[in-house]
Amino acid sequence: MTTGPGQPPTVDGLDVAAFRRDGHVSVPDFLTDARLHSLRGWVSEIEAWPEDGGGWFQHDELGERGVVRTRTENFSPFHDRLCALVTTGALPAMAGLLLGEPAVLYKEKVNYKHPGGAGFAAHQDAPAYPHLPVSVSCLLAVDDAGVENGCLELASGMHQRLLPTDDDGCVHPDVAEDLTWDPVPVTAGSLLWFHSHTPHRSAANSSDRSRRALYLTYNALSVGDLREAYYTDKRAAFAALGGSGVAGAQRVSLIGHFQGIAPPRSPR
Ligand SMILES: O=C(O)CCC(=O)C(=O)O
Repeated sequence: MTTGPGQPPTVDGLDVAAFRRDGHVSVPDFLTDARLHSLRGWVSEIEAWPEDGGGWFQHDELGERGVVRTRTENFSPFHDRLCALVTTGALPAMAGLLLGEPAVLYKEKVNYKHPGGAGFAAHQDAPAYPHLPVSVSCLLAVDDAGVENGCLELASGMHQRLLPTDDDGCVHPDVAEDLTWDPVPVTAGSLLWFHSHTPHRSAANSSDRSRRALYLTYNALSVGDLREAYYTDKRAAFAALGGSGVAGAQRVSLIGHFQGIAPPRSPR
C-alpha cells in the first residue's frame, strides 16, 4: 500500500480516487491464469450443489433454453477455498481502502447469467441491504463480460444519494431514463468495485457464452458483522414469499430487480 500527503491510498492498482469520483473502479487482471482456472473449478462445484443443502441459496430461472441456474448465495461457510478468497487477503483489504476503515464481508453470491439468462432492472444496492447505510461490492469476473452477454451498465458519479424507487425497490423508470448509462466490459479474472449507491443494471445474455461473476459485498467493521443477520432475514423474507420464487417473476433478492421468470414448482 502507498500513501502520499493528501492522496488517497492505493493498493495493487486500486484507484481509490477514481472510486470516490465515479462510484466505481476496475482492477484489471486481478487473478493469474492459474488462479482463474481454480476459481472456475470452484464456481462449477457450487453451481452443481443441490437446491436444499442446509444453508446456501440456489436460485434458478426459466429461460428460452429451459431451466438454468441463476444465482448461488451464502456459499462461503460451505467452501473453504472460496471462503479464504473472499474473507482474507486482497479483497477485504481493498474493500477497507474504499470504505476508509477495516471491512467485513456482508454477503456473497455468484450470478451465472448463462446464455438466454435474464438481465436486471436499474437499481441501487442500498435498498436491498437493509442493515447497512453504505457498502461496497466487488464483481470478480469468472468469464469475459461484454455487451452481448450482459455486462454491468453503470451510471457514473451518481453515488451520493438514494434515488426515487418504484414498487420493486428499483430506480424509478422515469429517473432511470434520464441517467447516462455506460456498459463496463470486464475480462475474466478482473475486478469491478462499485458503491452501494451506484445505479446499475444489465441486459439479458443474448450470446452463446455464459457470463458468470462473483459479487462480494463488504461493509465497515465498525457497523458490525451483519452477515448472519442478512441471511436470517433473507431466509424469512423468502419463506414469506412461499419459496425462492413466485409464479411469474423470479425473485433472487430483497428487491425485485431480476427480470427472469420463475421455473414451475416441482410437486413435493
Ligand atoms: O449480474 C448482473 O448482471 C447484475 C447483478 C446485480 O446487479 C445484482 O445482483 O444486484
